[in-house]
Amino acid sequence: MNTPERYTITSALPYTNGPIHIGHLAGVYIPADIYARYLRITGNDVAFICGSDEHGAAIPMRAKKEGVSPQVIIDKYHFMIKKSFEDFGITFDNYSRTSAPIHHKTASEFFKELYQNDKFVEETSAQLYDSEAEQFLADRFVIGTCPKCSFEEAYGDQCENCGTSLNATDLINPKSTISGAKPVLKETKHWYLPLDQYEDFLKEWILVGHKKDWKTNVYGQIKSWIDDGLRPRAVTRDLDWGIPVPLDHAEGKVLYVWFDAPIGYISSTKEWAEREGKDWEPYWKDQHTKLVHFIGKDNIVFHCIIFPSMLKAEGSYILPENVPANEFLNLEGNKLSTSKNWAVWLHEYLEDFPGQQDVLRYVLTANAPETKDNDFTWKDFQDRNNNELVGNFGNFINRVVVLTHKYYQGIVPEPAELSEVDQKTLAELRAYPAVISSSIEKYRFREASQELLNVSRLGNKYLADEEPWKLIKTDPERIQTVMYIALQIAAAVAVLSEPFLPFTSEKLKDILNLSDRPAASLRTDLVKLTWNDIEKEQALLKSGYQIEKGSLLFSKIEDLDIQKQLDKLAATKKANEVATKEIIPQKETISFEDFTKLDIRIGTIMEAEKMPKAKRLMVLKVDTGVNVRTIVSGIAEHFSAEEIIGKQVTVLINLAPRKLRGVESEGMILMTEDIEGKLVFLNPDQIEVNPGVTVN
Ligand code: B3M
Ligand code: ZN
Repeated sequence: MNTPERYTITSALPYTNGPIHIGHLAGVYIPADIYARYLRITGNDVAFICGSDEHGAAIPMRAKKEGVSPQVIIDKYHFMIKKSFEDFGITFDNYSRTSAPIHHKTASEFFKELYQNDKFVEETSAQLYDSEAEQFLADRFVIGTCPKCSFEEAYGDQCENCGTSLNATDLINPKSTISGAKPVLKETKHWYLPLDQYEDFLKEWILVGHKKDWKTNVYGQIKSWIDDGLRPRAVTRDLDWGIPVPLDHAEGKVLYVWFDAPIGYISSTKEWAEREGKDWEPYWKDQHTKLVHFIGKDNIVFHCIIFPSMLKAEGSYILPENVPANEFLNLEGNKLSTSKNWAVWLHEYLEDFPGQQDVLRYVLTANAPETKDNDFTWKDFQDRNNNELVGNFGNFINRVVVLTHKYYQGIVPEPAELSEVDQKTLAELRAYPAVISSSIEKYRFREASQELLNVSRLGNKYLADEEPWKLIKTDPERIQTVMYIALQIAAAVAVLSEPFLPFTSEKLKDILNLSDRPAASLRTDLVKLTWNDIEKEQALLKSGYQIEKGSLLFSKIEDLDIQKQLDKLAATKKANEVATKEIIPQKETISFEDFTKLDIRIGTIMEAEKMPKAKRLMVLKVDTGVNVRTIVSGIAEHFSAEEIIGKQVTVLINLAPRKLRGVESEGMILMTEDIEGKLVFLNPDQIEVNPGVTVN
């Protein structure tokens, strides 16, 4: 496409079935935000669009789990997610929600338009039905074995393991996720989008047209689906949560969530345009608009096959120019999971690292899962912060600011003649905007972020080589030039860092007295710098310009902070293990009389000795109040004799005596296991009582 006149940038609408975590940020929202910010500061017309996805099976399922209505769930998470995005500086031009009336209207009209133009196939067929829950099963309401890769927990619309898009009836051994029941087949009518009829169009548009410019992971997935052959896809569901099918004879039916959700991009654009007094249509219908969808890899089929076929069927819309989908981010070696709480939640991160949004933004960009799945580790987070942000970026800026104040009271000095090194350094600096632009425009955000760090690296090297702190006494004129050049680099860093580290960029602009930051809006005497100035301008900060003092941009992250995060994850792991442990079924009911036959007392352990040649057994002398008696107990692997002498424990004293390894045991100590499987006495609070007191 020739130079676009405007950009429509969308990022996947998050489901409001939970808060968002680092995986969402790394996969979708940070790259999209870097792209949108970059386009804006290079002077483009941009609509950066998002919103909450509030339909689909995930919502009622979460509502059931929390024991509230779906409306309560979508409200709770919509506002929580929206706030997280704002907190992390994601600059959507509009953040809407699919429960908004404008979306219901837009999606219904879209459906009707296709219906009226005979774009759907209407078909009654046998579908999976849960007779216990009295509900049809599709999408996340049913799991089973994937016919393609044999993954046993594939959903009714997609296998998350191999990415294949499925119909619920394709699953082998399907099982209802509502009741666990084996589904039966029951007839129901639905409307299908005949994707098979769009195969030629998709081949021509993607397989031929975008072979070169789409990411290989995206292209490869699409090619394999198209090669497998596409089948008609139902765009309606038998559910009571969603947008009602806007036809007379369709009670109890709603639009399939993946039919309505992508239309959410359009509704959100309309909402934005209405508020801003703009026309939404060019952003979706003008051939000179560049439409880009940022998504995670599990959404590729919906954005590259289904939604484009819907747009094509409608006929008046443009198609995406690119869909730069990312792979997945893992956390400390395991898949991120909302249900298993295996995540770094954004709201919790901010509690632990207040004001450090840019650190996370940076680490997630530098380590983004652009071409393969990647792992987030807290150690890497700490290293990148301490070495790259503090050690490189922050260190350079701090040196420049401190020295400028020390030598020149914060005023940019007058340079003398530039040496060859100076010329070379400035030439290198001027090349960076193009280098970073080129990476961003190719959706290589990792690479772009490393090039940004190379700018401050250039500055650090220049200062280390020119050593102003050594020459200031002997050759002050030379140092004026050196500091002048270093200040030009600092100004470039302030501008070039904005897409990646917006909060830091703002702070730095404050220090350097650049105009485009909130604190400066009332002053007219300040310099305004843009991306393109760096390539052209000799002097970004002219001699005589006053800069401020400011504080450190980054601070070191200590081992203790990291350990706290690792401990948190370890606790989650433990809790998950406990939750998945099999619960022993309840024993047969007994009568009250049966119960009163048990004589349970509190006793004190007077003596303890390991039984020779028996790993598990310990011989105890216990004062039961009734008498002091011998009890053999299987606790030797868990306690030493010394640590239990004097302990008060719960004892069943009227158990018939029995011999263990030749020693007669006259009772039983009652115990349980803690979370880690270690035995604990059934007097956990260790309350002191008189021996012999009864337990009932
Ligand atoms: N709600 C996000 C997901 O699959 C899904 C994206 C919709 S984009 C139109 O996690
Ligand atoms: Zn599969």
